[in-house]
Amino acid sequence: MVSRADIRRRIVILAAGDFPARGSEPERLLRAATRVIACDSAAAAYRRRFHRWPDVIVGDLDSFDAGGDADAQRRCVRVAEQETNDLDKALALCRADDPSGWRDATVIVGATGKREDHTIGNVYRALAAEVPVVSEHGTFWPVRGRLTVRTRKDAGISVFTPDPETRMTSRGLRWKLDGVRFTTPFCATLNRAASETVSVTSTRPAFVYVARDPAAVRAVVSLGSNVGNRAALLARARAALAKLPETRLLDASAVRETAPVDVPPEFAAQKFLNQAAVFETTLAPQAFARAMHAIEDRLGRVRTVRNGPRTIDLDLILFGDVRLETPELTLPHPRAHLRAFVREPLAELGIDLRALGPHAHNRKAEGRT
Ligand code: PH2
Ligand code: MG
Ligand code: MG
Repeated sequence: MVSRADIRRRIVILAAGDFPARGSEPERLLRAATRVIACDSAAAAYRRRFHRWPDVIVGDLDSFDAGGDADAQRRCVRVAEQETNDLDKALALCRADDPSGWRDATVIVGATGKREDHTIGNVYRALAAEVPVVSEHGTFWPVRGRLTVRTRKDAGISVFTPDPETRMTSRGLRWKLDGVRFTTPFCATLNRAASETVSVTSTRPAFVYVARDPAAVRAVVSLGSNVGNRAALLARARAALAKLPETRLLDASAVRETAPVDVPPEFAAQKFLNQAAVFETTLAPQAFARAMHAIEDRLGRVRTVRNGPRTIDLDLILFGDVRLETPELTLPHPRAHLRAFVREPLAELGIDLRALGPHAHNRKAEGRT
């Protein structure tokens, strides 16, 4: 078994700890979810933020009152027994919905913060269920057999296992786990990444906590191709971006075929494949953009007429909240919000360009296309 640290997780369990802050990664996951399962009182917090009810509201429902709201009532799954908590009930629901695929599709947010006993309880429940927990500060990745995560050198890493019989091996950690006896649940905390890739194997359920770099920002890239093996070109570009120094892939939208927009008439029959991807990086925006263009060149991009056919087009749409207007680069991308082939994949990733406000877009500046 292998834990996937790089796949799309679209079923989001919202526990009743701290509600994800605006602009945070757990909040983006909530926006990108195809199904949100809220634990009890978290349903009301979700509605306050997003002005809609989560898909499912689960728990003993002692802290949630749908009142006369029929829409809310319809979403409630009340499980009265008190042997399990609301997070257990949400996990059980996900398992019942899709017994074989649920683990790789599910992530927990809002599991930490507020009462510390609930935080510790939630984390250990998630560990037992082998489902990741994402907070503003980092991610708990379950190790199911083997886990490989891309992070950054010196990233703060803690490894947890409640079971003294657990045996682990590691690569890319400053203090190796090979041969360690886990005599206490906290004896493998406060480690650090010695390289950009960390790999851990474990004989029993364990969590690898990877702290987020507070200096890292999210870079949002739109990918397009209308020449050659378009799907393979998108995949190669995505992989090349994910391997940039100080950079890792957080999420990618589905690939979709789109009709060409605003291209010379002789190329009107060449449909595009488009996709969006989100990366976390500590590179400067100019360095990231230069690296993107080097990948375009490497993948055979030939610049001929404006909006002519291209093996690969990589456009930097957002870079954290950086606003920039130089001849080479304008951020946010000045035309992204006008194009459905950019907007729709971004919406799938929980990124709404309208949320940037009216001053986000400056149509004067152009930069590279
Ligand atoms: N890119 C363009 C022009 N037109 N049309 C679609 N459907 N997809 C694109 O990626 C695209 C386009 C210029 O970069
Ligand atoms: Mg471009
Ligand atoms: Mg483009």
